[in-house]
Amino acid sequence: MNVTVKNKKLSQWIKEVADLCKPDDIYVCNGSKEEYDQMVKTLIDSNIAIPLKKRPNSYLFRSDPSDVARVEDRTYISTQSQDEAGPTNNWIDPTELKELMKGFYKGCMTGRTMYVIPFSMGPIGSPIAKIGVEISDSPYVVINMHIMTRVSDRVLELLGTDGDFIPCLHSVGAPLEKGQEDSIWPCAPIENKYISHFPEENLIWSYGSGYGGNALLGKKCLALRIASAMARRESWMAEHMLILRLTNPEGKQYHIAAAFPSACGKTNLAMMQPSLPGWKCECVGDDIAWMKIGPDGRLYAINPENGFFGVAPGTSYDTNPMAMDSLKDNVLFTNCALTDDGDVWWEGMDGDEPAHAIDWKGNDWTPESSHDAAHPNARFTALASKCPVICEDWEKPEGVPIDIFVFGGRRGTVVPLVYESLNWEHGVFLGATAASETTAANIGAVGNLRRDPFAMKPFCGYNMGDYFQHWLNMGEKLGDKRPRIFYVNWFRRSEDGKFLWPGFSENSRVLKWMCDRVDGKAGAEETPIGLIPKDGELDTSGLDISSEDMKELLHVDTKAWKAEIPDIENHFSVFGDRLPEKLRNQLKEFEKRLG
Ligand code: GTP
Ligand code: SPV
Ligand code: MN
Repeated sequence: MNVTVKNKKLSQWIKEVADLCKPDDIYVCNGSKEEYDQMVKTLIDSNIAIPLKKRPNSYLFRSDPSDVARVEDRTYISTQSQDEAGPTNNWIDPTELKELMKGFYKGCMTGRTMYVIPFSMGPIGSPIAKIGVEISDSPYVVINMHIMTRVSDRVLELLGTDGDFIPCLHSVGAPLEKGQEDSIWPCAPIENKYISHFPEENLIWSYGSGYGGNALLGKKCLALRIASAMARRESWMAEHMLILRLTNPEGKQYHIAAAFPSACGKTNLAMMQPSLPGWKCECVGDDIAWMKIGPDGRLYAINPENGFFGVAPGTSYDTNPMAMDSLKDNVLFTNCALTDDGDVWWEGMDGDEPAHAIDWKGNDWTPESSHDAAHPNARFTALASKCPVICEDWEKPEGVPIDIFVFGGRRGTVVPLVYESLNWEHGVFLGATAASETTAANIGAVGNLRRDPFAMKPFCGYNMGDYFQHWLNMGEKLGDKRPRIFYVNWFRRSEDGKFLWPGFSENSRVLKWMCDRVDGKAGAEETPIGLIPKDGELDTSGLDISSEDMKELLHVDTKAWKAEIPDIENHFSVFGDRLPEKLRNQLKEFEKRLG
């Protein structure tokens, strides 16, 4: 081991894990640039990282074709009673799960180095920040954590001898025999993967995957699943939400937090550049919000992350120029295609398709190929500080005051472009019943409609019925300082399958309507589902869209909504008596309004 660890709990844990996993070596990370560069060099020398000629200090990685996304089916919330994990989470008894996983962990780091990664979610030392330590046998994980979290020896200093942290154990689950050649992307077969959370003891055990949220444990595992359980105990909120600051032409600021399911537009909206003249948008965070009630009674949000782990396909100067500008140097790319001149490429990037490329699996690709060059869940890992529109207050420990919550999802039909909730309880009902078509961010079928309440189905670390109640409770605590709640759908399609709404920078028009609603300046029409922009109230000046399409986008099809009721009833029924009475009543009221 390269340093002496002074923290008692940490040195004890390192010893326990080393005794179990039997690594060849132990290295404690300090988060320095030298450390990053050294790890990258090792990865290049073993042909795992591919340097990109066109982007300084940027590298391409190719994962195993079986290990390309989160694995919700293999993700567990392990609490003493199954009821605590609730009906939306996979559950195994903690003692049983630990025994089972210890079997896998035994000797699993043989032939590898065990990295100890001290990190902070939130600015180091800030009162809202949480300290984690990830132990991982993946150097790819180490460099990604360097970008996505604050990895530093200062974290160890802060821990002192007795400070507490959240232990996050990770192994790719691929021990190396003596003389055995390593693969480019070691991992375990799907049935041996376990992404386990023990929220009652603030503990994470992950085994068998090296990809994204399965392996970068500060993100979904700590900052959402463990943090959501902490947040309920301590009366704050940990949400799968982007945070943005919008400034109107008069200079008034609005802060918006929006929850859309994975690969449904958070990164894009967080960095959106308004098409409306005079409006300005700045990014505070693109995936996770931690929110606490401040001294003035308002709700304040921080982004606990340090970088973006963003969906590459579809990202272009046309759709998300600020993301593109964040990707010029010091970026890690995973499962993108490689062009002949040494750059990355993905479907939807600006300009012509390359005549030839190497696809994400490492094979030749041409536009005639029958498959995509980049995997649909190909990702970039980039520092938040590289984003040209990162908000100057993004690291402010007290956070930014939230005015507006937005829920949404990917719905080809039924759900209109935008509507406002009738009140907080109705807003919670909208969050609790949110539905979206599944995406490539999880291993499994794509395009299936499912209920994904608050975009938290895969990320809530306790019983989702109690989580609904927590939202209602927070509303009561906030009183008249509650943010307003809206629902959006950028993904409504016409009969011929095209998106009806241009999206991206044009989404500013929808956000403007929300801000005007907050200021009491914009009219709305009450419908059974909520408040829809009154005719002409959504600013479409300069937008090339037919009035028929606009009508369709804001149309409330009562018959189609009635057809949703059985599915909502079904969705609610699984929570039994953990479903708050207020939501049961909301459903009744909704049915009544539909007539
Ligand atoms: P995670 O990182 O998985 O949580 O995803 P995310 O919610 O940040 O989604 P992201 O912004 O990366 O968008 C996912 C995909 O949706 C990309 O391919 C985008 O191009 C596409 N997308 C985002 N916003 C819009 C929009 O307004 N309209 C349309 N048509 N597509 C969009
Ligand atoms: C998501 O799936 O919501 C992501 C990507 O943000 S991952 O980090 O893999 O969870
Ligand atoms: Mn996400």
